[in-house]
Amino acid sequence: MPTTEDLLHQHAQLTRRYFVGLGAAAATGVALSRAGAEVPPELAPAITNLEYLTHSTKFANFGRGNPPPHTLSPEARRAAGLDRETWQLEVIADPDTDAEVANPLSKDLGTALTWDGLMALAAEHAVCYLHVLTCLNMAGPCGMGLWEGVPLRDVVWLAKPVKNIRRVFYNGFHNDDPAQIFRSSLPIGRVLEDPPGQPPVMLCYRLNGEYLSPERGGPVRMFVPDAYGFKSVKWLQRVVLSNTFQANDTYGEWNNDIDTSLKTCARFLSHPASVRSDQPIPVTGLAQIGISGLSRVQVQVSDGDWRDATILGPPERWGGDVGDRPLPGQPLGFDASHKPQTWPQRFTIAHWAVLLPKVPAGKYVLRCRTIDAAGHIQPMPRPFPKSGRNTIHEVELTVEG
Ligand SMILES: Nc1nc2c(c(=O)[nH]1)N[C@H]1C(S)=C(S)[C@@H](COP(=O)(O)O)O[C@H]1N2
Ligand SMILES: [Mo]
Repeated sequence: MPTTEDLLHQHAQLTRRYFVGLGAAAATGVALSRAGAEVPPELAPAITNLEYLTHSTKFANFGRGNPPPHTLSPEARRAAGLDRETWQLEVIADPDTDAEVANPLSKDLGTALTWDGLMALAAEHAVCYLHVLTCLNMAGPCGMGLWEGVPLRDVVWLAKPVKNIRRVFYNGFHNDDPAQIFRSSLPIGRVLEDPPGQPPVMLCYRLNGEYLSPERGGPVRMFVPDAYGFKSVKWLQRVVLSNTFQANDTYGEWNNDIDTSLKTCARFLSHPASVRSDQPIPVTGLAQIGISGLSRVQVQVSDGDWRDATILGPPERWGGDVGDRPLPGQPLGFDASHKPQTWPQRFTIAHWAVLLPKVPAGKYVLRCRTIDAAGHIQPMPRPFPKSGRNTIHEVELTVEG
């Protein structure tokens, strides 16, 4: 009979591509106070293993290119402008439109933004925030991080935009081959202003307190809050201010809804494959808090009633590259003593746990779902996977007599 620990381990191996931070060093000493609510002791082992932040090396990795830029040798990276000493960012007017910029940051003019220039801006304007990174086409997150950067608008202001600018296009290093460009875009308004409670679009250079690795898009990637991963272009080198109002995202050309926001949804993390009929059933998972917020997580055993799970409070140990330390910097949404002002926070993940009552011997299906802040069941009956995966996660359970 496997223990919950064994099951967690197996589960982590089976699902490591999809899930955040499981299977890393078993955290010790994470108390049940983590829950901020009554949690049955049977759930302790499962909860103890829930790491909150994903180690930078454990993210699911996406980055197109032949070769993918993160596989270049250090010398080739240097030559490509992909290390901190050689990195330059251009911010220019779109030459194909009548957009006007008074102070273009351009390589030709010798005015492109350098790493030192970015760090000078960072000294005054740096922000950091927790945000989950999820690929629109995947069922679970690539990873959960604390991202730090300079708001893109501060760099746009440096370029002194004058007129006829409606959209911002941007792309990264692409082996100097136009066929390999991965680009994305935003309306200028979203770059210049943030809706209340939303962090800024930023030029991101740190993840979980460390400089961004080549895999994660370093030295600098775009980071776009509330969006799926495709907006957060890696190996960023060029920002074009355009009077074109249409998007030109590479992901749009691949049949994706490029205006979609992150969805609220739930996934299982640990659940036994089999239990005895005299045992309750310990189950944990994660919820992704998307644009519509999160009020509840619910679990169903076959066609039974949906039962509320406990949404766990902020972790005492953040895990990932942060380990046992407090979160570095002053994350948005946290107070001066490093405590989150609200929990769970939008565009992050929360862990949840439930001890389901025992059921008679038989074969069952476990399902989980979320209820958003407006009280709507998520997923809605919305057959549009290309607006972001948001399905009911189902797993099998055998109950032995
Ligand atoms: N330059 C570049 N940036 C990119 C991509 C890419 O192929 N090239 N893929 C995007 C997509 S589709 C996703 S989901 C995220 C994944 O980020 P990660 O590899 O850090 O997990 O990167 C985005 N940024
Ligand atoms: Mo993606």
